Amino acid sequence: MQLFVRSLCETSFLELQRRESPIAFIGVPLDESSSYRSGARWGPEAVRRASRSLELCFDGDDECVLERVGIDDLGDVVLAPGDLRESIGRIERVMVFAYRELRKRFVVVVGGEHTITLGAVRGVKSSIGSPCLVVMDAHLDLRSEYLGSSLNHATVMKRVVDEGTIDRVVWIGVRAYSRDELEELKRLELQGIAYVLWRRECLEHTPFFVASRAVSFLKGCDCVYVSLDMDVIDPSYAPGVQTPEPLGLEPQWIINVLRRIVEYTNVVGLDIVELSPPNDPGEQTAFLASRIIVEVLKNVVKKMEGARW
Ligand SMILES: [Mn+2]
Repeated sequence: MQLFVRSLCETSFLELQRRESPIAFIGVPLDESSSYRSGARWGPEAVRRASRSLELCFDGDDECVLERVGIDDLGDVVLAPGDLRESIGRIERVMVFAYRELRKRFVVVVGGEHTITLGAVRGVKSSIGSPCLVVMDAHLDLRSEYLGSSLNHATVMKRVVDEGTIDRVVWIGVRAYSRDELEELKRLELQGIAYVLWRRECLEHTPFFVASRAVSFLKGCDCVYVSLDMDVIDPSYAPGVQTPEPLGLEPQWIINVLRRIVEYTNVVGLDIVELSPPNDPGEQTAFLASRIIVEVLKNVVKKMEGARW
């Protein structure tokens, strides 16, 4: 089997390259179906570049765990130009390689447009079992088709749900959707496979409360995969996204929710998608994405090592 992954010649995420690390980092520069402004193909490169300037010890931590554990940056998935289905298949194969062959316990995937989540969750299902999905996104991405196309960033969650790859899905921070998407969501909620914590509820409650609602819904899931679309965050913090949506959430709020989801569920992977570096003045969105990854990974390592919280 040909493995479509290109290893890096320049820099790795955080420059902490350790082949034996239980954590893998994979770039997926997919940028085929953007409907407004593109640029997601530069996401992995921008996040790696920003990560070189980040300190690993942060805000009173007395142990900088990532320094010890390291990260195995596998490089970027080699995509098939103009062939979205083939590209998604390659993402799945690289995920299976990371979990099964390399025995990684946690995989970070940096996009790329949101469509990559379809390949990533297929990879989790093939390697570990049907995941439950936590999606943090301004949008539902639940359209049956968008502009006459059935597979793109605006339909990806509909495809994920329809093909039965996942067990359940919870959305956090959604604020912009079409009437059709809302109807589809209601149908999924009636079936008990979907649950939404709207932006409004996120603003009214603490991250701990929102995370505990999500965790209750995820009870009994074998494993959990988190998909973080950077546009869930307010554009004042994260302007460099493909489809900005005003009135979003604060980054620290998102990090606090993620921390508790890692603490209370079996999270095996995280993707960060829809970053658009050409629209990212001062690289602030790339730096924020890198910091979010570091904060999540610190909690993942603490959990792996059975630390007290
Ligand atoms: Mn979105």
